[in-house]
Amino acid sequence: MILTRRNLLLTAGAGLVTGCDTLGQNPTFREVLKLGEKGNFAIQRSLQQRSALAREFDRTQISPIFRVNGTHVPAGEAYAQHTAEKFVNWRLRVEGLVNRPLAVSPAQLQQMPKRTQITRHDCVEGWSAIGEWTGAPLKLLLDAAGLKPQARYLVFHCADRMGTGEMYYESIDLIDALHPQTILAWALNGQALSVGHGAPVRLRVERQLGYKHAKYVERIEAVADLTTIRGGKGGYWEDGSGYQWYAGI
Ligand SMILES: Nc1nc2c(c(=O)[nH]1)N[C@H]1C(S)=C(S)[C@@H](COP(=O)(O)O)O[C@H]1N2
Ligand SMILES: [Mo]
Repeated sequence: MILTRRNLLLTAGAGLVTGCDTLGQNPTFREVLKLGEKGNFAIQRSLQQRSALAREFDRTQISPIFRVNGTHVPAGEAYAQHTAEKFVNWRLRVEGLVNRPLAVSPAQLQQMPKRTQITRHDCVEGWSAIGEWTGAPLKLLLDAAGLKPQARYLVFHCADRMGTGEMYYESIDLIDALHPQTILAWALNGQALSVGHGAPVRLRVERQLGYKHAKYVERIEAVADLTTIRGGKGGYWEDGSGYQWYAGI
């Protein structure tokens, strides 16, 4: 047989194809291939969904009434004093696994670049409301504080005590924390945030259900692990009432 270049290529090609077929017929290898395909697809899809924007609405769609839910006014002297002082001495602390802990006043927060978004809030108790929220992107605060590489979650410690005597708290992961619609809101519908809605500052994490949107935020703690925080499930309702930690929609 005379080996022409064409023959060589054909033979080599056939060998390669045969090689693939043999591997492809090996059940273990096929399972691995399938898994890889499905796994990548699932990861890609979930990343796309997590980073997707929540729907934003028009001014005309803003709800005439935005319900107050959960705490209406945090009890106690300290919060009453802050309201009387118009929150000038309130500090939003950013600490835990950060390089530069921060203590930001409401005035400083309002001087930061702001984002305004008209979104729908969905409460698991069965009501929704569309409102226009304005606040500082959480990412800017985190950039200023500098997250340490071990940081995985942010815990929001609130100033209100619940019926059980425990303070409200919530947590999110870094994907939600860095999402462009995740803001520390200080205004609703163009008005300074009311006490009912979480004055002077509350979290808006728009791809999540209502209970994740912590009101009266005093301290943001960057942590590596949620199991060592409070009841270990990442939030007041998660710890005590079996609510899902991931409330993404
Ligand atoms: N600190 C604090 N944050 C909170 C709550 C609360 O009771 N305390 N309630 C949660 C629930 S269940 C909902 S639906 C929303 C209600 O926000 P709103 O009062 O602005 O409507 O806040 C969430 N964040
Ligand atoms: Mo809620």
